[in-house]
Amino acid sequence: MNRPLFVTEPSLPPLQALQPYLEQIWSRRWLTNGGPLHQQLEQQLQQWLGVSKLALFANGTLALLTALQQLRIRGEVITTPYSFVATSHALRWNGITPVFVDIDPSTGNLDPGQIESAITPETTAILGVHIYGVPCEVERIQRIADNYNLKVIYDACHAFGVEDEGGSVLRHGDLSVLSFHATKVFNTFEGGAIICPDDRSKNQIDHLKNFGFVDEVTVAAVGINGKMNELQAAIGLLQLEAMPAQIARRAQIAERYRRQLEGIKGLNLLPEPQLARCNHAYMPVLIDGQAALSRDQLYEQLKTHQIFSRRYFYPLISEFPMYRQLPSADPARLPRAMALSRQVLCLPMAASLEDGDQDRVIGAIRQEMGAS
Ligand code: T4K
Repeated sequence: MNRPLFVTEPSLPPLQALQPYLEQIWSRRWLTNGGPLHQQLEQQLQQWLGVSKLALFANGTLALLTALQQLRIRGEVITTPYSFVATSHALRWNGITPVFVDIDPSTGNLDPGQIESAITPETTAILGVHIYGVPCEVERIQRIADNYNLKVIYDACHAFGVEDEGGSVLRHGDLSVLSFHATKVFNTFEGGAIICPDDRSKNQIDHLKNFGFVDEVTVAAVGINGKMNELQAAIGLLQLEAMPAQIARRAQIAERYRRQLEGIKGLNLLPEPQLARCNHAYMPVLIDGQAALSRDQLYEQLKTHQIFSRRYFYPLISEFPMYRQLPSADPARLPRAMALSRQVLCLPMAASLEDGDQDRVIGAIRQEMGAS
């Protein structure tokens, strides 16, 4: 029986490498609330990612919620329907109305050309998502934001370690948010971070993630409990050591998929991003009407081979019941996002995927699509 292959598989450090960290935690009895491992991980991530300041969080969703609080975003925010539902949920939890605009079909990212016509007097910010780790058109977005005095937040949950010609993609916008969930390129089981420009904003975010406490008797804001604990930080410190090798392995896998999936009728790939560093977080393929099987048929058939691909991101966020009444959620306004969500299938992609595993995925696709 073949081992099941999931859309992603978390990497783990060797178990024995954790022991010294556990001993430190146990002997200090300092378990959370900005402990020494937490501080160490913040320092190391800042350096590794090449960002000014980074505040760790218990998960990416809390980081998104807090980023919106930090910038005091209200009213309406222009965003993409083509993302994980947490992107819009973070707006809603802050009492903000998401305004969906269509995407650029070559990346899946929010199309800057759609933003201006969606701006109203209520608009306060743009929330872009670097989907699959491919950056949004950050300069165009910033120009629009500057013209209309809007904040820019990036949900960079897929974009760990991604670099454009100027450095980390996380430097763009007012704030960027990362996720370190088990399914991500860099994981701390659950975890996340806000990337911010300076000490002042980092201090404020640190207060916000700790109930608003500035000191024992001063509460400066209506904060939340968003803190990462010492165990998560220890996992992060170990994972970071393996990052260069893991991203390099992902690049090999992506390249092999691209080569070996070529020429299958009706199966298309998104263009390869031209970046200083990609992270190959996901391996989306698109199945169009010319293919031997529909996207959903292929998704089901792959399961019979013990291959569990995922339709990230289907349905669109704008199709979920709590959003579909919004005027901007009308599918007629989002034709490109609708089309992509009906075609996309994310194939297994993980640093731990062996050549033999990948051969199984490619072989099964070729067989099912009548291309073997
Ligand atoms: N913004 C964006 C753009 C995001 O993609 C996400 C999260 C967020 C915000 C929010 O960040 P966090 O609050 O999560 O830090 C998964 C993840 O739960 C979610 O973190 C992620 N995006 C999303 C794209 O994928 P599901 O519901 O698909 O997860 P699940 O449990 O079905 O896992 C997918 C596959 O991964 C499984 O079939 C097997 C494998 N897996 C999963 C887990 C949890 C493992 O092998 N081991 C594991 O421990 O949402």
